[in-house]
Amino acid sequence: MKRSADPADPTPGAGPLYVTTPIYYANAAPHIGHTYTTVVADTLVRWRRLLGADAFSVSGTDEHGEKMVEAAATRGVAPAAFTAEISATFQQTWAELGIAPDAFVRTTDPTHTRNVQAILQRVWEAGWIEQREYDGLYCIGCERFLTERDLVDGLCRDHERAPEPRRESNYFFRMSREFDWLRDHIERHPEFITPERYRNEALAMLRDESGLGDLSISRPKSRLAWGVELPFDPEHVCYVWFDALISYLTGAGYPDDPAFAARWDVVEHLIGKDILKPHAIFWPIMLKTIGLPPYRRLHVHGYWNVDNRKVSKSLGNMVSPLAMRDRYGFEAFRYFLLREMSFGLDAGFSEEALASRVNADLANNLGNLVSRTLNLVAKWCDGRVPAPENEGDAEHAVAAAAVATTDAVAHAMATLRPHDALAAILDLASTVNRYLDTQAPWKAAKQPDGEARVRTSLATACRGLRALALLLAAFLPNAAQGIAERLGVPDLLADARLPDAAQAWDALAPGTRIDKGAALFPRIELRTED
Ligand code: ME8
Repeated sequence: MKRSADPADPTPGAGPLYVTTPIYYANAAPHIGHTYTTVVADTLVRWRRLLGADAFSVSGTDEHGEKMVEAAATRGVAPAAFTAEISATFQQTWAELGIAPDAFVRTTDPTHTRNVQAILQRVWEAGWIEQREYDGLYCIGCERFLTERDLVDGLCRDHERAPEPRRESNYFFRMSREFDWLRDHIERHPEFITPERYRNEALAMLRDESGLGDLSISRPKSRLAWGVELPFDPEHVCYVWFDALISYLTGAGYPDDPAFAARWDVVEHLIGKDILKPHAIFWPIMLKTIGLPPYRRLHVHGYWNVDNRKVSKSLGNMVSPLAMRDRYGFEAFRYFLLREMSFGLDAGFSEEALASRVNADLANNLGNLVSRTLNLVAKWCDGRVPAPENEGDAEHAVAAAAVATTDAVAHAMATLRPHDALAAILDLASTVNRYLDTQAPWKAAKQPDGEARVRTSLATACRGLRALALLLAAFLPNAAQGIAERLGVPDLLADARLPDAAQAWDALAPGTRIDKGAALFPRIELRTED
C-alpha cells in the first residue's frame, strides 16, 4: 500500500483523517491527562468535519498486563471483571462529556485478540521473533524493562517506585534489525513526529541504541496469565504493548473492513510524551513487519502537572473531568485544557488558573460580547438583527479580521496547535468588543441622527458573533450552539462548511429575531477555604 501525499487543497489540513487517542489502561477512572488527549482528538475531528472532510476516530482501553492484575488484586476482583468495569467508566465518561469516538477498542475484545494472534503468527513465521534469556529491571507502572537512564536514585522516574529485577525466558521481537530504516524514515519525513523536539528525541534514542535493543514481547504464563496467548507457544502471553498498539489497526477495521486501507492511509496518532518510545520506535517497525506503511503522523504533547508533578494514577494527584464539569461546566474545563497547554509543552493545572482563564477569556471577553450585543439589539432594535446602513473602514476592518481569523485557525489546526487557534478566536472577540467600545451604540442611540450608527454597529457585532459561533464549533460545541441560538439561527452549525461559512460576512439575515438567553459563561468565583 502506498501512502499518498496530502491532497493539494486551498485550506491547510482539510483532507480526510483517521485519528487515535492512546488506548488507556483500564486500571482507574480517566483524569485530566486522558481528558486532554481525548478532547484534542475530538476537536480535531470536529474541525475536519466542518471543513467537509471525512474524519474517523478511535479510542479504547488497554486491559491486559501486570498492571491490571495488580490493580484488580487490590480490589479483590478478577482482572476480567475489573477491567470491564473501568472500561465502562471510560466509555460513560466520554459519553457524558459529549465525546463520541467512532470506534472504542477494548483489548479484551475477541476481534482484537484474534488480530493480535494472527499478527504474532505472521511475524513469527517471517522470522522476526526469537526466544532468549532476559535479565533486567522491570517497572510494572511502565509495563516495560527499564534501563539505567530511566532511573532516578534507583526508582522509576515516572512512577517513583523501585523496578523489580527479573530473569526469565522471553520471546524477542528483533526490531533492532530495522533501526537504520527507521532513522532514515524519520530523517526523510520531518512531519512524521511533531512537535520537532519529540522527533529529535526519537532520533536521539536511535542514535544511542544502548537504551533500545530488541523488544521482549512475551511473558511466561507462570508469572502472568492475563493476556493474549502466543499462537506459537501456549506457555506464554503477549507483552501488553505489542498487544495494545495493534488496537489502532483493530479500531480502523483491520483486516477485513473495506474502509481500512483508506483510513490507514491518513492515520495520525495523538499521545503524551510518556509513551513516545513505543509509538516512535516499536510501532513503525511492527507495522513494517506486518506489511503496512508507517502511520502518517505522531503528535506528542506534554504533561499536565499539579504543583509541578505529573498528574498520574500512581501518584494519586488526579483531577477528575466529571468533578470539573460539576463544579465549572465541562466547556469551561475543555476551554482551559485546549487553551492553557501549548501542544507539546507541559502545563500546570490549578483551579485558580482555570478560574482566571475562564473569567478573562470566556466570561469577560466572549460572554460579555454576546450579552452586551444582544442586550443592545433587544433595547434599540426591537430584538431583531438590524440591517447595516453606512459601512465604513471600521466595519470593513472587523469583517477582514473574521476572514484572517478563519485562516489563522485553519493554519493552527493543520499543525495541531489548538491553543493558537483559540487564542486567534478570542482575539476576534476582543476586536469586536473594541469595535463596539469605539462605536458606542448606546451613546449614538441617544443622539438625534444616531440611528444608522446604532443599526450598523449592532449588525456588525451580530455578524461577528455568527463568525465566532462557527469558529468555536469544533472547540466549544455547546457554547457555539448557545451563541447561534441566542442569535436566532439555531441551525447555523448543522450543515456549516468552513472556511466559507465563517467568511460569508453578510449571511446573517437582517430581521432575525434574537433571544438574549442566560449568560453564556458565568464568572467563576472560587470559594476560599476557611
Ligand atoms: O500509556 N498529562 O495508558 P495510560 C498529559 N495503555 N497527558 C497524560 C497525563 C498527564 N499527566 N497522564 C496521562 C498507556 N496522560 C497505554 C497506552 S496506546 C497503544 C497504549 C494521557 O492510561 C496521555 O495521552 O497510562 C498519555 O500518553 C496517556 O494518557 C497514557 O495513558
